[in-house]
Amino acid sequence: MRFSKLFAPTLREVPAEAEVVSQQLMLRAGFMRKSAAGMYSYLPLAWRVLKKIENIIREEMDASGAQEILMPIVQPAELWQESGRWDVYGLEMVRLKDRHNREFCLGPTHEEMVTSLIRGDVRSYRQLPMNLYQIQNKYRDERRPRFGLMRGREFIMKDAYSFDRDEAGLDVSYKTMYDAYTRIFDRCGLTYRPVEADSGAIGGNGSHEFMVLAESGEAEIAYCTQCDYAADVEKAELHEIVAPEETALEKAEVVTPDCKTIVDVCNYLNLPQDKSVKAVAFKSEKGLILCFVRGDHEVNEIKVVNTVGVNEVEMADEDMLIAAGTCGGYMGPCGIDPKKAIVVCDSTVMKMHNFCCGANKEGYHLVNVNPGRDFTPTYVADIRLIQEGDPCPHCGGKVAKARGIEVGQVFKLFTKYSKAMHATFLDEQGKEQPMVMGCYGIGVSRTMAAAIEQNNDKDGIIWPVAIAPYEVLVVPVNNKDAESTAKAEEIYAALTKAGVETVIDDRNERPGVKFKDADLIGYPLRVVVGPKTLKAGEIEVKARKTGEVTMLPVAGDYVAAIKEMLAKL
Ligand code: 9G3
Repeated sequence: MRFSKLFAPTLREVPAEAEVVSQQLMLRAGFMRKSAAGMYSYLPLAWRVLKKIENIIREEMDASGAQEILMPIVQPAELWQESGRWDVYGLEMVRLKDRHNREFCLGPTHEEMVTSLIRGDVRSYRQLPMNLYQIQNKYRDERRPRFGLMRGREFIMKDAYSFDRDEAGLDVSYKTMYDAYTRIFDRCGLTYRPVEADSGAIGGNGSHEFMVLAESGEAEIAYCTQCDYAADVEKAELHEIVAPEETALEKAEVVTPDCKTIVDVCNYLNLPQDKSVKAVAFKSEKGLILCFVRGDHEVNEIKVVNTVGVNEVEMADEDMLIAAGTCGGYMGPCGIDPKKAIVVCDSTVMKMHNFCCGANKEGYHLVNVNPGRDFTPTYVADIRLIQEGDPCPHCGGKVAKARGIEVGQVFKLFTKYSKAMHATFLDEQGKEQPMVMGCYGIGVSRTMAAAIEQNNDKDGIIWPVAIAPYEVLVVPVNNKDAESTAKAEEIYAALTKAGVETVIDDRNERPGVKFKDADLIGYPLRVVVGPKTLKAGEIEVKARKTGEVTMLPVAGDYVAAIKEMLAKL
């Protein structure tokens, strides 16, 4: 490819709205242009990267026995009404009407569509297991699209759906997809971790997210520094901590003037934080929820949502606390009227003795409170948020935290959709059974952005060679020097003929400009051809990732040498 012909409009300055490095670099390096919030056009360089990622996905999906299909983007509302999800999703679902005024949505995902597709034609156990996948644009009208392709409103997803006779079969399909994902992300040259994930609203339990580790990642993961345990922080389960036995002392009310936080109270009462209990109050569709955890722990909102069985929670306001007979800064589990508030205690709190907590009265706290004797909560559950240094739930090792970009997720759906939509098959006994399903997504465009987040430096992108838009850039440094320019053209032709994806920067620009653009776009190898090195019969090959420079004899088989260097990157 000749750079003078390549549509890759590079920018000198960083676009103002670009918040993360992948967005900045893709705009500056001429990989993409924004068409609307969260919607981008992929220019030739980006499209070549996406094609490589997709082909790695296709090879591994096909090798796993999955079959590629393509379903419509526009989905009839009836399918979502059958599954009961038409009214679950709000503005995030892009809805439209056709000329006959019939309702549709732009596909945010395809569980309903694929279940309706197969229920007509899969009737016998002999046809199972089956895994169908597609690679296609998805639409989700994010309230705040941001970070470029990392949280777009229109994005490319590979979504696969498995159908089995029973849960044992699903376990096999799930593991097959999990293993295929590890091969896909390994081949893309990414550093990632599969983490246990909260399967959230789509029902079914058992799911993993594949996280590319990067500081700009929106997801937070907790992982063990000793074993391979890793979990989305929202999901990380924690064992209860049993405090050492103590005889229960007499509960007493103490005046605690201007002690608004648990730290103030512990300082004032000269108590360690692990002998205190603090509260977090939420409001929900089921009313006020008072959550109690040990003073040095944090509440995990997702666990509260799952424990109480509400759709979502948000912070309660003071007047709700007053109405329930308590007040901010002085909340405690004792004496709360269960009709006025749901009391949720972390399981560790229930194993504490003689602790201090709010007295539900302005300016007062209680000391020597004991669970059972002094209060009985509505719920007792693990509602703790995993923290740095916590013992690993699997091996007791130290837990650390990292940020990650979710590039893939695998879910067990069981019969959630097949029951709702009557996708059944006849088993060996001729009995009608619902198919047992799984679904498996990869954010293709997000994977490209994640690769940049993980592989960049001050000069630009450093592409992993397997997904680089081109493998080699040939740079003639002085187009006034006929001999070296001719030699550069010869090298470009020889590499291209040998199947090496090559660009020649044939612009009438100073070498510095060419080198800057080369580093910005991030070709894995750069071959510099100039009169000086040619006089010594050499060409210079520089690796973008390591900066390593190799001088090759121009009279030698430089094509084979360059191919060998690419294979080692
Ligand atoms: C919607 C809208 C947004 C959504 C969904 C539905 C996320 C929705 C979850 C999934 C689960 C898996 C197959 C590929 C892998 C992920 N956001 N999800 O179902 F209507 Cl507006 O998409 N689907």
